[in-house]
Amino acid sequence: PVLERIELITVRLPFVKPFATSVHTWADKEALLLRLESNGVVAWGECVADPDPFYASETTETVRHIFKKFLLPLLTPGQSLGTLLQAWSRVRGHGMAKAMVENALLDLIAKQQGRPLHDLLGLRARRIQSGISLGIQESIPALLESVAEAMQRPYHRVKLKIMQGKDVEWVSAVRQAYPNLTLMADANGDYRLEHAAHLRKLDAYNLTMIEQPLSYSDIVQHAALQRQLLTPLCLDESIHDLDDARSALALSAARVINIKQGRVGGMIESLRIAALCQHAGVDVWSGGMDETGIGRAFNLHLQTAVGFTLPGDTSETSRYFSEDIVEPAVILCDDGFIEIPDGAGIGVTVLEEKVQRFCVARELIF
Ligand code: OSB
Ligand code: MG
Repeated sequence: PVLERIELITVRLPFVKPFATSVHTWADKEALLLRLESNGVVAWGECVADPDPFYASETTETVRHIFKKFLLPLLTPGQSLGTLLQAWSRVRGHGMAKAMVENALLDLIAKQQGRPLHDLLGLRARRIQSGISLGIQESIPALLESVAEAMQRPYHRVKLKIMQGKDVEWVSAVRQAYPNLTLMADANGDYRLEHAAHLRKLDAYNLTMIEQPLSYSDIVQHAALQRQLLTPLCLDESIHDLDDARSALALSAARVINIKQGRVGGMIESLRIAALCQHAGVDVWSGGMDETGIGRAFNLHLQTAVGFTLPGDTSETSRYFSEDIVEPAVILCDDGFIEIPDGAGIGVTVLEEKVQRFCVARELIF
């Protein structure tokens, strides 16, 4: 497509409640948006990088730099997306920057063709399962309160953030209160292999998985840990692309992979990882990064792919923001499922006046 206007827009949306993990507490969602215009069609991408490098090494500013200096110059009119992704492979890493641009281009192409994004990707619409990721709470009673709220919606599974000192007792309290709840825990890399005996205590609570217990840069030690645990391990931070997923599978470092399309370079790389995992009999699910309605819509479309058999971290908009920049908001059906937007492209309407209201910086590229 011929792009007539490209803008990078930074928005900052207050969270309903701060989101606490073992690595950082975020009070608001600062996101870099990419806005493209071509022939009267406006398309959007949202970058999942935070302003800080506490979850991942990429930040909003590294993304801006890589986009302007290295990704944008490789974009040429008339080129296919496949050719572009091939050209981008020379840029090592920076999956969050690549995903932002790939997403916006997919939205543009789908809108130009008048097709929903999942249809453009060859996927069939289906309702997807829901899940909620509860941040680390002040106390066990506060955690039980949050779980009770989630159960009222009702989400298909609950994920608890854990960290050293807020783990076994906390999981045990939730399990005791909800014996049949589909429950898992995410440590965001807070443990080391020497904590294996301690982590083994979690085997008593029938967790569907423990996500990223060890370092963001490790795969081998996760394999060693997995051999000592009954509970399946899931990798999040350690998986940056298809090759990382291959390594994880080859080493049996995880029995589940959390595919965040915004982290692994986009929708197309995500589908490749999902296909690889399906072939290996490894379950996958779609993680989230507390995205605004733009990024959330991409995650919804992705989950129509066949390999996404487990409920992911796709929650209702209202649990993150009192006001979002798109409509309609994501809401759960009575049975906890989520409908896929069926309009062209991402299928949700971006409200430009809201984007402007939450905008903290705007850079016109051309
Ligand atoms: O580790 O999955 C994670 C949010 C920000 C950074 C990392 C993570 C998360 C979540 C929330 O768990 C997922 C969501 O609700 O979008
Ligand atoms: Mg995680």
